[in-house]
Amino acid sequence: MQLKNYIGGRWVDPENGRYIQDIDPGNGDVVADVPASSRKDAERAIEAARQAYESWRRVPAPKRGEILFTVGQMLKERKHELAEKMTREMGKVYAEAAGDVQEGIDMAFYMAGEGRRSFGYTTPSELPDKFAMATRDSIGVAGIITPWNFPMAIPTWKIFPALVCGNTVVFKPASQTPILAYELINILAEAGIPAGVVNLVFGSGSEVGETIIGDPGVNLISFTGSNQTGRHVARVAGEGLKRVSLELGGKNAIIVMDDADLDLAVDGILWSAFGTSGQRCTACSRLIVQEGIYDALEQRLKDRIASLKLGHGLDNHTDVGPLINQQAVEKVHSYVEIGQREGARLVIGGSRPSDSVYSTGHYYAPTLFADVTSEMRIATEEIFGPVLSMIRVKDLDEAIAVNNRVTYGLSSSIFTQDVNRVFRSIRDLATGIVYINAGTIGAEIHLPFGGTRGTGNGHREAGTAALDFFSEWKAVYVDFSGKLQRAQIDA
Ligand code: UN1
Repeated sequence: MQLKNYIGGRWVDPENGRYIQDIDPGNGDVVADVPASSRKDAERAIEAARQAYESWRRVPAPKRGEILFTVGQMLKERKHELAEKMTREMGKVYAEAAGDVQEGIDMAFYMAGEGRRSFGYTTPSELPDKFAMATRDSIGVAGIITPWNFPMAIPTWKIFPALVCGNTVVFKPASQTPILAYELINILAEAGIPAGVVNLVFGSGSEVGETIIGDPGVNLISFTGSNQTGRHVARVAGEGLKRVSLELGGKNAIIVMDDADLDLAVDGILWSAFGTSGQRCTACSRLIVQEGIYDALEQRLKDRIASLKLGHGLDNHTDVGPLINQQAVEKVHSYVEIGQREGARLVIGGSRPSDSVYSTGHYYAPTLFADVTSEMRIATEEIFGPVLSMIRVKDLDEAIAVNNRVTYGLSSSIFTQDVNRVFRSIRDLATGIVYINAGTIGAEIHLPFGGTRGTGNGHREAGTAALDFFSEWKAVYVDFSGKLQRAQIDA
């Protein structure tokens, strides 16, 4: 399958005629040839989005929402096929891929509804015979740059609110997940999005990404990816006074107190640490455990991890799929070596699986470290793989302090039966998302998604919070007194 860019309502080849291969990380199959577009393709896409903006912003928001409703119906009809394609291009197990598509469906219906809400407000004027209101306005061209780990959810969290708010879009997906990006844009086009309103450009960050963040024709940037790239995006886009939303990962922890339901905690930990092979921004990579249950929890986790089955995501016996590529396997393994050098105790895992059935894919054994201290690199840096570190604490105060010590602040969780501990945690865990008696993953699309400190720059995605990013406020004063009234001066 050879993919094309989508610019100004037409599927087009990259002007340089270059392509790269997209590989199934579970077995090494080539799944697509992807345009390695240049700066010129990105500039054409930005130009197309600029031209389409004036008419799109005047389409009544309920009509824009209706198109998204159709998109939601089409995604729903094609959920199974899309999930299967996702597993092939990035490895996550089928059930999780279907969940990823479901997030897109939910977001389509939610944002379709926003077409008829997008509420502003009225407020009294300080002067007589004068009316005051605040309305949401579109902004312009949105540059959307997305990672490979949620090939449907993340693009839809960004593109759908951008569109319902009346912006046009230039979309650069990760090179590892082009097929889902292609399918999504195809569906948007079929559902009736006018030419130029959504444009898709495949290519590298250094060519296409750089063009989008630097071009004066782009007004806002929504980026999900690494902390390091995010800082660069903020610098370049900041120079152009663009509005920028950054979602930059986490070092999320689950706290387990002595009074926790351990069976429930173990299920939540395994799902959060090894779901998507640990390749979620929200994945749990630290376990903060009160000393009284530390040994028991370690033993239970060891036994359960030993029974997790690695394999291709389309095999229904698989619990844990491959990592995205060889580079990721090497990065994960280098952290395992760092942990051992730092003096952490390797409980289980810590290597590539030796069985030859795994030799064509990028597999890594689910890994547990114990006796980790909160300063170690494995307890502070984002690994983005199936590596979990157990830290021992004496009480809730220490658990919260350890949780908040890292530079990231996306998601956190506590397992306890004590209502006082629950409310102290809600108040004091310094993350954008807090779970009680559930793991760190599984955010729902109608609540704000995002984190504090090094996780981003203060914006939130999803829910109505997304409208705050993709629209701007316009304050409107209507004076029907028939005379000049001076605010702050005429009493
Ligand atoms: C991400 O890892 O970037 O809460 C997004 C979750 C998913 C989204 C994760 N709904 O884990």
